[in-house]
Amino acid sequence: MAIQSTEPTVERVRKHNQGHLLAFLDELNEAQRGNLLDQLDRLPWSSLPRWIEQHVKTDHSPQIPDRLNPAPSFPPVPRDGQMTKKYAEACSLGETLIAQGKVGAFVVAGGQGTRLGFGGPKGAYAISPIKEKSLFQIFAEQILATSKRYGAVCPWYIMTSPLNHAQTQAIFHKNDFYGLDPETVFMFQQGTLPNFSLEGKILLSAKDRVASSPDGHGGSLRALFESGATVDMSTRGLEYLSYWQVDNPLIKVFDPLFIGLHVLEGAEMSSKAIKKTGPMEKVGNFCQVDGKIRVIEYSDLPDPLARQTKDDGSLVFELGSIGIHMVNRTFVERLNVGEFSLPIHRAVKKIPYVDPSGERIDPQEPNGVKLETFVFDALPLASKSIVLQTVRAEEFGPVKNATGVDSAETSRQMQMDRAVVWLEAAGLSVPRQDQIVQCTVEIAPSFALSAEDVEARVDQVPPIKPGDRLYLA
Ligand code: UD2
Repeated sequence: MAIQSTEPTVERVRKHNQGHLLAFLDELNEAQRGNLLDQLDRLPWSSLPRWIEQHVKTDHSPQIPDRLNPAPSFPPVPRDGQMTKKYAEACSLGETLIAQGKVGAFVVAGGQGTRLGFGGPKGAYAISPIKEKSLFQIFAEQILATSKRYGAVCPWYIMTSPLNHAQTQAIFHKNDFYGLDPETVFMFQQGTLPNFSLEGKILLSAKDRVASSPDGHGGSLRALFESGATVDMSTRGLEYLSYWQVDNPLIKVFDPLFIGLHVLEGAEMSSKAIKKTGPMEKVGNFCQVDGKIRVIEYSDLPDPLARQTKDDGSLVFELGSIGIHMVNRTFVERLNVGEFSLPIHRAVKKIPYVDPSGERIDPQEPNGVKLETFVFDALPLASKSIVLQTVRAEEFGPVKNATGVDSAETSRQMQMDRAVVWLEAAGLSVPRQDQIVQCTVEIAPSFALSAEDVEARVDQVPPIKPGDRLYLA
């Protein structure tokens, strides 16, 4: 987000009515002063006046279009013979593309994870039910298993942020990249945006530091380009990225069906969706506007629309976004050729700051605005975009909160439930009493990436007794 200008920094800061940022300049030593001026130099000055007027001082929430329809989608299982043929073709194409090394993994892991109350990068959070593997380890093992299966290099792109980049790097080094070749792991940082007071003043987090926060996962589309990740992809002959969010251990990192359908349909950016549990579930809503797929965040969809039902009682806007996409490298490159910007979203938050007397304040109430962009706002910029429905129990068990909904407890339970479903689908007997499963199961990616894999290895699963803790690897 750096802008080029010869205008002296101090003058530019004053001209934009942000002179308070210079209040402590005289107290700083040379290094600190240089550091602050450098940060100020990099602020997106040309966009600031508009952002402050439209998103900081007032709330210009994204306009909800008048002609809003539910998005068309591919069902999780084919509906008829023709579709069965298409899905088979897609799976086979997806597998070929993986084997040819044309698909990379891409996780966005730059968020702050404040709701979970976990100190480090969220990817380091221990989440598997028996071995307590971290999210990063679960993903790495899937990538390793996929590489082995297809005899292919499956590079992994990881987006961090200035908040957790060094820590994330240290974690990967400490864990020997979880068995992956470090040459195939490309870690890069997303950009940041300044934080504002409700009156539109940029906040200082220290006398020599502008308060800022990651620019949202929408920032990934710029960061992929600016970090050189797209060049790395191009050098490797890699064309597609399988995108997911760091908080979801149930992700199928490489899904041949999704990859294949996306490519068969000639899409530039596609999404997976699930049926929402209810009208107010906190996931974005898949909509169609003027022929384009869009996601409208749960907080932006008006209640009456969210609650609208069809004749059979099901929701009109029933498909929720789970932060899983296919993105073409050429799409990212194309976006970055000109001036490209995604809509700005605002969040009013408690933001620690330095007051005019130089005292650091930790506010008890929301006092400022953070701005960010969302990756799904790029969907309407794609020439074509498809939505593939998936089954929640198979692919979405995020860990977001310390307790309750979407917590470590529910996520672990979902991992166990899925393992049991896979075992039982393969005809194995899992001990139950009054339907309740009486054992703990964890299936490592090295053992199975899907129910079909378990079926192929049933003879390697020992008899399961009540109370067993069964780890299959
Ligand atoms: C997101 C979606 C929601 C639904 C849900 C499913 C948004 C705005 N909402 O809600 O529609 O799909 O996920 O789980 O996305 N991240 C970064 N950098 C940032 C901000 C976030 O890398 O600057 C990453 C973060 O590390 C995480 C992911 O993006 O992997 C989602 O971020 P979140 O936890 O803020 O999104 P959430 O749960 O509010």
